[in-house]
Amino acid sequence: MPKMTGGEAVIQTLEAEGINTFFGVPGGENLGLFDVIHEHPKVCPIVTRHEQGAAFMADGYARASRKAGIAVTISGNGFMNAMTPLAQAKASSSPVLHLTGLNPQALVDQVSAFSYYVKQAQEIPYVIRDAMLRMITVRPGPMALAISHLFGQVDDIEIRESEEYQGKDGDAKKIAEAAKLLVQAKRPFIYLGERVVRLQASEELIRLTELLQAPYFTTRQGKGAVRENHPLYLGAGWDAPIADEVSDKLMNSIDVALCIEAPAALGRAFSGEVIRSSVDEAEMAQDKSSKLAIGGHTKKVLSRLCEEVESLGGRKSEFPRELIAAFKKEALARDMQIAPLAIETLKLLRSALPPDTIVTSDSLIGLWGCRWYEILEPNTFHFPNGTLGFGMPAAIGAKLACPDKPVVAIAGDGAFMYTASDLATAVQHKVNIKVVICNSHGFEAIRHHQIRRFGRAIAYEHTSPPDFAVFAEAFGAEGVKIDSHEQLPQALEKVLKTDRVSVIDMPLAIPPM
Ligand SMILES: Cc1ncc(C[n+]2csc(CCOP(=O)(O)OP(=O)(O)O)c2C)c(N)n1
Ligand SMILES: [Mg+2]
Repeated sequence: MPKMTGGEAVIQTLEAEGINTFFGVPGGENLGLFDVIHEHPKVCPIVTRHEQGAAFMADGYARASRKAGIAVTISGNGFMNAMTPLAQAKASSSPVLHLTGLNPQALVDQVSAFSYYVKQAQEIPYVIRDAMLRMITVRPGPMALAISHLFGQVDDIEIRESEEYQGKDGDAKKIAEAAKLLVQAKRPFIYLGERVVRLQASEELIRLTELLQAPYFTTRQGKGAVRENHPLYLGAGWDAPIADEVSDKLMNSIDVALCIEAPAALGRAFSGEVIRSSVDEAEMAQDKSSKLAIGGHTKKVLSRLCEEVESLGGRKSEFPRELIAAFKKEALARDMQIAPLAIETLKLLRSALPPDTIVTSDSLIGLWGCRWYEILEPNTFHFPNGTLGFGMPAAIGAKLACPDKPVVAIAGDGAFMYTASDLATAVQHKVNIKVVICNSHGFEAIRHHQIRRFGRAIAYEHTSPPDFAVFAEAFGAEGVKIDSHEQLPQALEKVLKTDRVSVIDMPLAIPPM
């Protein structure tokens, strides 16, 4: 068996997985990992300005590449700085592998779907491979490996070829029963969560909705599971209860709801029977209230379900298209009363971007984007689960994962400043991202929430706002200032032609939902 250090074993195992990039900040205990890179010219470490940016980049990389994103930090403060993005990755089921030092297990458990203390350098190839299997196939989400203490340790280590990870099949009897229920349903309905995106089940999903003629709807995090320019698409991101006459009519008419990687309620309980399917077998085993709860790899379960539905001849009757159209019209009218500027801006953004553009988002514009930025291809819109600072670094990760696709970050001015230092990282590595700052000169969401709750607002305004165009230029990026959201398409058209990192500073103040 060849002798090598733990750091060498990490790099070689990741190379065998087809991963040549990691994001992190060097420090005492992980220098043994950075040092090995001298011998691996293909490996590109992206050193960030803050650990938070590193883990967000790893998240953006993981989402866009559908592989694992790797974040490297020291333990203690470096570990803590990566905590927020890791918690987000957990909420979004995004496979981020955090290579770090010793930490109290309890801390690790808060953010990782799984964590492991690696005892010997010899274990490294197995442990990393096992992590890939768990994070990508078994239960998508981040993981932490306490490993830095081995980066300099020499051991006999065997690096093995990468393997294709196979997920588990679902229970064939349950799937056949589900197919029968769905085919016999008068009004079936499909509800999707984010793991459908991570598990790459979009094709099977579209096939199923068409075979069943069932409309589909995604959670906010599930946006991206399927393209949205489809007649059976209802919307994304109404995780809160929907209550109006049109929605009531649609929701109350559903007699079978198929919830795939999603909860059995859409703000309110579904009328009729509920069938659930998830890669999380433990969760499915605990679900006693649904008619059927199917555990197994979603892509496999859906593929089998499609076959069963096909063998039964599909569903003959159509879901009333006028109900779908009325729901969409009503939803738009309702949101246009609250946030017309947000919706107009998102429609302008869509019109200016090629169909395969990956958009990473932050703040209120991202929240509204879940509903009103229409994706034309799966996996092309990403929103964190509420934290600020994700958009720009996640765009860097996504662009490194998909260099041939345009990548655009949209963020509020507040969110942009959370991780603005990593604009330098993008410029240094020539990661050609485009950033659109929706500038409200402060925390507009906070202002609205305060007024709604207390009738007055404080501490939301940035009274000395930076000039972001000048800021961008100072970092070596292209800075563009526009006077109104109406100029966005023109500005984007211009910057998309350049091969520089670009930042567009656009005035926009929009309310929360
Ligand atoms: C890490 C983190 N800290 C604080 C908050 C609370 N918070 C929610 S929205 C918001 C303001 C965001 O400002 P900006 O990005 O400029 O967007 P705007 O609301 O102005 O559109 C804040 C501070 C949060 N979501 N995440
Ligand atoms: Mg703002």
